[in-house]
Formats: sequence, structure tokens, C-alpha cells
Amino acid sequence: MSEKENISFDRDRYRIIAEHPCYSEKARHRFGRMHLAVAPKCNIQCNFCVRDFACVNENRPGVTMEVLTPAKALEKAREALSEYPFIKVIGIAGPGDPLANEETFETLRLIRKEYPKITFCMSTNGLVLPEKLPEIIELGVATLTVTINAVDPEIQGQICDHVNYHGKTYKGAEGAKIQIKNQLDGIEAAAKAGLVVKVNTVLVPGINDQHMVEIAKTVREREVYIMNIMPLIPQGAFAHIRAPTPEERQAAQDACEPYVRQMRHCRQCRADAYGYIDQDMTQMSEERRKLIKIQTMAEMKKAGEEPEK
Ligand code: CLF
Ligand code: SF4
Repeated sequence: MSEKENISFDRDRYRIIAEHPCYSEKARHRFGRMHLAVAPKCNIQCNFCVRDFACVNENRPGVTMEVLTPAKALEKAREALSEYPFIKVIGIAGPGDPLANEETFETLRLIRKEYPKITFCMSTNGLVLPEKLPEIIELGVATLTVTINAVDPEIQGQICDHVNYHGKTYKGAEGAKIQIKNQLDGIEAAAKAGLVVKVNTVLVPGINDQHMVEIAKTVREREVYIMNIMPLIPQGAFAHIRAPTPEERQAAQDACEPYVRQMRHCRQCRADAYGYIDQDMTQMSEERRKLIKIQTMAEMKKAGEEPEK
């Protein structure tokens, strides 16, 4: 990369972070994201996951959502980006694993044709990240989240029941070993390629709660930009495990902060959420949405801005 290219690359990266409501605490009140729920299948089985719901590694469960076809997703994106121009990020975060669904790529391809500049975000369990990375880069995904709940296969083997990898099923620590290797190789390669990488970690009391700093140190070495420690939502095979207290979560964040920047404003949003992360518009009345639309248009007019293209 020449020095000139390097400068514009850095500027672009700065803009992407500054306008991303999850990567920048300040951005969350000014900019929104839109999730498109196009990815129902998953290639692993986490013990806290109930398949009827959204991926718990990134979303709030307990809410089933409509799975969209890529064409329908494009339509929804068009509508939202023209009506709510404060939405600067299109994210694919489930309800299963985005990389286990060809529809993810088809959707992003369709949207990219019409919106060359919009930020693409993706959240994955990372099992097939190394092999899918070239396609992710080609589509211009700028921000990538990988959920890493342990970097020790013995611990991850207690969190994930099995992984389905290249046509074979691997149980417990054996599957965890494959997943962790691919996650770490994948985030390293993604960060080197210029993607801004976030790591999500679900805090499971009694299983990985003493392991947080080890995860933080390991991902720091691979240039991860930010880490998001999320509380376990007890359900599925982990229904008997209690959720961590807010104090326990904060203590884990404080212990990891010296190694990697901590995200503390996650809302564990739905795989079909859109709008500001503090105000999910899927859960709003039509009147309230109309009001936001009118306010947004007035603010844009005042600022002389154009909707995203
Ligand atoms: Fe969505 Fe995730 Fe991208 Fe954000 S969410 S794919 S990085 S655009 Fe954000 Fe929602 Fe928390 Fe996720 S508040 S659950 S961290
Ligand atoms: Fe469920 Fe997400 Fe885990 Fe897949 S990666 S099993 S969808 S929590």
C-alpha cells in the first residue's frame, strides 16, 4: 500500500468506526444500524442456544423473527435507508450463523450494487471464517464480530456441544479445538486485511468467568479493536446456570480493559433490529416510527445532507 493509499485507508477506517453505533459509544445516539435476518442455519450447537430463536452470541433471544429472502431484505434495506438516513450500517447477525448461509452473501451482493458506500457489518461464530474471508472482503464488509467464548478447548468444549465442519460432527473439546483455531486465524487475517474486528464473549458463571483476561490477551495479539462481554441468558442446556450479575460483568470488563477496549453499551439486539441501538424500531408503533422519520428528514434538510448511496 502506498503512503497515499494508507492515509485514505486510515481515514475510511476512522469514519467507519465513528459512524458505527456498536464500535463507538458516541455514535450510538447519532447513527443507527439495520439487521437483516437472512441467515437461519447454524453449523455449531452452543449450549445456551435454543434454535427457534436468534443467535444468542449476538442477539437477544426469546423473539422469533421472520426470516427474509435476499430480495425481500434488499427491499427492506431500500425502504429503511431512504426513510431513516441516520442508519449507516447494514448488519447480518442471524438468526443463525451468517457464514453458514449462502443467502448472507447474496443479500450483501444485492445491496452493494445499489449502495456502494454503506458499511457492511457481520457477526459470526467464526467456524468457517478463514475460508469465507476472501468473499467477505470482496463484498466490502468493514466491521466483523467473532464470538469467542474461550480460547481453551477444554472450556469451549463445555460451552459448545458440537460443531459441524466439512461434513463431519465433532463433539466437545475436539470440535472446540477446530473452532478456536479458525476463529483466531480468521480474526488475525481479517484485521490484517483492514477489517475492524470486534470479539463478543458470553460470560458464563462457573465455566468461563475466570478465563476472560486470557481471551482478552489472546485477541489483543491479533489486533482486535474492541471486546464485548455479554451476560449469559440462561436457556437451553444452560437453563440451570444463573446469569452473571451486572457487577460481575463489569468486573470482567474492567479486568480486560488493559488489554483490549471494552464495549459497555451493547443492547443484545434482535437479528431483525433497526434504528438506534437504544430504540429498536421493530418494536415501535407506526406513529412513533413516523415521528422519527419526520424528525430525521428535518435534521437532514437542516444539515444539507443526502440519504445514503
Ligand atoms: Fe449488528 Fe453486531 Fe454489527 Fe452492531 S449489533 S452485527 S456489531 S451492527 Fe451491537 Fe446489537 Fe450489541 Fe451486536 S448492540 S447485539 S454489539
Ligand atoms: Fe445458536 Fe448462535 Fe451458537 Fe449457532 S452460533 S448455536 S445460532 S448461539
